[in-house]
Amino acid sequence: MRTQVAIVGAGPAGLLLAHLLHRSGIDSVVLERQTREHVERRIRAGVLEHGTVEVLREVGLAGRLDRESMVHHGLELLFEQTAHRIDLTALARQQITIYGQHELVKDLIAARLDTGRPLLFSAPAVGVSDPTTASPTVHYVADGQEHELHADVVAGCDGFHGITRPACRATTYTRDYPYAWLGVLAAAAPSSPELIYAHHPDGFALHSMRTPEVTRLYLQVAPDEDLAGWPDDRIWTALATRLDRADPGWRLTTGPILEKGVTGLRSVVTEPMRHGRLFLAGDAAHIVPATGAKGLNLAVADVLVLAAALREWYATGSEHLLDAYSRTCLARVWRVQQFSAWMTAMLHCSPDPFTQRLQLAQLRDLTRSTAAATSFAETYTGLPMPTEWSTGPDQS
Ligand code: RFL
Ligand code: PHB
Repeated sequence: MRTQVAIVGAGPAGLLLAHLLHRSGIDSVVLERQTREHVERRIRAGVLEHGTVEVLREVGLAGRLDRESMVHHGLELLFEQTAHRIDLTALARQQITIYGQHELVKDLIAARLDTGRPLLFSAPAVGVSDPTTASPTVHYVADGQEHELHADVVAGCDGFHGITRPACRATTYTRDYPYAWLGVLAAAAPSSPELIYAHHPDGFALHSMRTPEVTRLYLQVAPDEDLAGWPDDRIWTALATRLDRADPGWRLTTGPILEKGVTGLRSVVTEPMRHGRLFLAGDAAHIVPATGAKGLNLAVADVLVLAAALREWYATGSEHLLDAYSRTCLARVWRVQQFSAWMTAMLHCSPDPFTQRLQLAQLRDLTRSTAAATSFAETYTGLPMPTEWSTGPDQS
């Protein structure tokens, strides 16, 4: 099989890239290791930046999102049993949108299938050969047989555990954090209309949501935490303690827990995000601790840059934007790493009393200083997407 762009991975990065390329008249084949059911059910991100939603609208992918998502104009920082609202819209003139990543993935899959272009499920890539030649090849398995996909370019969008990052032979910078998140999805109405980031002596807690009937909650736990030690009633007790506040009207809504899991917090950056004609995008190139809610949004930013660069290359033969791809993306990636590491350090419980006092001083500053709150709100709702990232004309 031959195509222009071989895309490894049908997560948000790979599927959005396929959509953007199709709109520019560039052909691609998407290979996905898992089944369609699996990727459509994988519970992950929930917060979309302002710019992410604008891009999805601009490229015709926001129909259901606009009907079913929830727009949030603020969030709460809870510490010392007192909630402080950060008015994102007033401070940054933009907001966030709550829409489950799996819902977005469903929309992206439907859009891809509509084009009739190939999206192969249960087709794991097992290797990339000749990435520094004009015809790199992806080796993949389908129906128990190995196949070759020849392309002009390979886009490695296969997430953190994929095979394309090792093929890139780049330098990897890593930071591990001494805690993890226990995440639960519960059939319970959100206890509050907005997200709550809670700093508590027992550990960080986060109240988020997916729909008016489904809450998404997280608790700071040890990195090697055993889920078996967390029956549902222990989870609800810990959440009630950590989210409690000096407000007699406050009550944590509870309900059946539909799903639970432990996710480590980690920062990883691969430099450069390119090896010859192999380009990495999204979690394949970098991961951020989930505290800043940035991973999916960074993946979107990467593929906008990559799609624009490929469009220019196919239209004019110029490699100018392709050569700038890694540098352009990494500037945003490191800024977002810094923001996510900062939020993580500010909110997670530390055994060191000095650190605890520094955290509270930082939280008080955020709630008292308009300058500090504005900087936070601008970054949280999303850094601007430079104009050269424009998605370009629709030629599909
Ligand atoms: P994905 O989503 O991991 O998709 C990669 C795809 O590649 C497939 N794959 C392969 N396919 C073919 N051959 C192979 N050899 C393959 N190996 C892997 C995989 O099956 C998969 O389908 O990466 P992508 O597209 O880069 O998207 C990144 C996002 O998924 C990720 O950054 C976010 O989920 C991170 N994240 C959050 N991001 C946000 O922007 N806002 C949030 O609120 C937010 N919350 C979160 C999060 C991630 C979390 N976890 C579970 C890590 C909350 C959590 C708990
Ligand atoms: C989520 O809803 O899953 C979520 C929200 C905010 C975060 C991380 C995850 O910072």
